[in-house]
Amino acid sequence: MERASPDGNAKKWWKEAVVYQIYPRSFKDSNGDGVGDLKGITSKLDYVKSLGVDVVWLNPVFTSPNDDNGYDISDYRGIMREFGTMQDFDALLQGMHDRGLKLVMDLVVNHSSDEHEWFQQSRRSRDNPYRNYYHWWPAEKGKPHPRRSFFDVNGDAWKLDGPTNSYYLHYFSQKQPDLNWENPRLREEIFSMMRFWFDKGVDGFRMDVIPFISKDTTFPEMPAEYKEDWGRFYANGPHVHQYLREMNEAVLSKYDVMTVAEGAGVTAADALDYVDAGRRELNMLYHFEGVSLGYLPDSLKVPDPKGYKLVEFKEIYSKWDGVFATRGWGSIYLGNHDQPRMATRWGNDTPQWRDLSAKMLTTFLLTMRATPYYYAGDELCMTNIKFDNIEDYRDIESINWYQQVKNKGGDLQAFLEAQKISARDNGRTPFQWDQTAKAGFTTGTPWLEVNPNYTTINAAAQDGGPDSCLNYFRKLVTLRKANPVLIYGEYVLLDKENPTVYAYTRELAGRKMLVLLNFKDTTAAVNTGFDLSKAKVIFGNYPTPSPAGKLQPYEAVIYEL
Ligand code: ISL
Ligand code: CA
Repeated sequence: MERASPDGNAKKWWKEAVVYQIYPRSFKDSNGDGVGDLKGITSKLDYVKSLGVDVVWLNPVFTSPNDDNGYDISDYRGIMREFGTMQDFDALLQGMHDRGLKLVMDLVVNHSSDEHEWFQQSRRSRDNPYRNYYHWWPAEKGKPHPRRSFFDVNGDAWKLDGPTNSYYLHYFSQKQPDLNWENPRLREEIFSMMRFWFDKGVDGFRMDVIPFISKDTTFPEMPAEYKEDWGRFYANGPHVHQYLREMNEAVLSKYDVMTVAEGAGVTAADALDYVDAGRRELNMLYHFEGVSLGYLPDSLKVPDPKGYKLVEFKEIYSKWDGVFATRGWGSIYLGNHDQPRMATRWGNDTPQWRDLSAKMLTTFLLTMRATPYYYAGDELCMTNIKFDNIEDYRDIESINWYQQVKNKGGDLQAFLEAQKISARDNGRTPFQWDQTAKAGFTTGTPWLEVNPNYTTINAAAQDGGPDSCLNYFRKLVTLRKANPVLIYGEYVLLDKENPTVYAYTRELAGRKMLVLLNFKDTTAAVNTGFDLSKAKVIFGNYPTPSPAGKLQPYEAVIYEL
């Protein structure tokens, strides 16, 4: 396939941006119903602006019965009732643009809700005009070859539907039937819907599981090589790149917008096929290799009791830097609405080390050669809530997996222990604004419990504190944006076998910075080969950095060489 000349150094606004992700349900409730909403976000735009970020990625706000918190859309051109109205949306967009902030929305088009009008029509009869908007398999042909579902209690992605005696495909829940992208009419519907939002002034899309859109509609048996890795099989549909090119030509190329694929199932070997500029598909993609590290294989995200190995962590992020070194562009994240809190998962959430370790992780995210996607609440060093009971969870993933373990007679207690580290709801608890009741998130009963540590971890308490997590993030955003070397500079990993310290340089046009990150709760030595006694410290998470080459627990320090 054709590859363009190197474009990795071409300057683009979205390469220089810091993206801040807002989960609308959990950010700010304006009307006391316990659910965050658009007016709530609008009321906090000065706070968002104060962070110094450029772009907000908003999780889905479209009409939805909320089987999967908005990732099941029943009207792509409407606003979810709980979140407000289209007027509220327009006001939010205007408020953002007035402040120089850009808005990226979530495009969820691998599947819709089963309550979408298209599906309602489609399931009615085999000759309905919308029949081919979805994937159907007539039951008289027997059950099709197995496909795995991420959320289904039985792990089965085929569901028999009574009215037409046919199975439909759902990679996610039964209420999320997969759309049939092989149908050109469906593609045109999606492209026209995208134009609708771009014409309103929206600045881009984050594309939910977009690598999964194309399917071989003969539904052959899944080849054995994919048995443990069906996400990768799903990402290898026959026409995914053709459809993304069509989308680019028909829509994306007509607007100055950014796109980022949720790169589920995409490997380092395939990534450039999505984001090499010459291929005219998408701008960025985010991979799962980093955030999957440290879970036991083939498990429901059960953490390895031995923890994760920093050497492997470094290998993964260095490899992915290399993928985009001369073509395309990378993205980087440690937290989002599908992940636990980064302080708990990748740092150390005990009171002694919480802030230091989370600041260290923030330093990592903001000094790599990739656009940082930073999850709301991480700037406060928020942590996992670690629910004890399944009743506390709201997430379909946790609830259905629990049922799955139960049906198999598995160890429910062990499952719940693992969920304390890995469950998605850990990252979805309400944003901690201040120390008033319910953290100032709502005057009512929050849809998901507020983390009780809000009395000490909250934005109001941190706003004025020079050493707070919040101000650490603000300063680091400013530093990145003021220093192109931190954005475009070449990345070189140092001391790669060091099990405790992550060390690398960034270099551009005669400027060179050295980043040292101690990932452990012990002091550590690092061998960079540089004489640090003469180097200038420009940033760090301790008031006084350790003497050259020695690092305090969870220390982060940036030198100019
Ligand atoms: O495919 C995976 C890993 O290879 C999964 O982790 C998968 O990518 C992930 O669950 C997809 O997430 C996205 O789509 C889901 C939704 O629940 C998530 O919130 C969303 O981010 C279904 O729309
Ligand atoms: Ca509300």
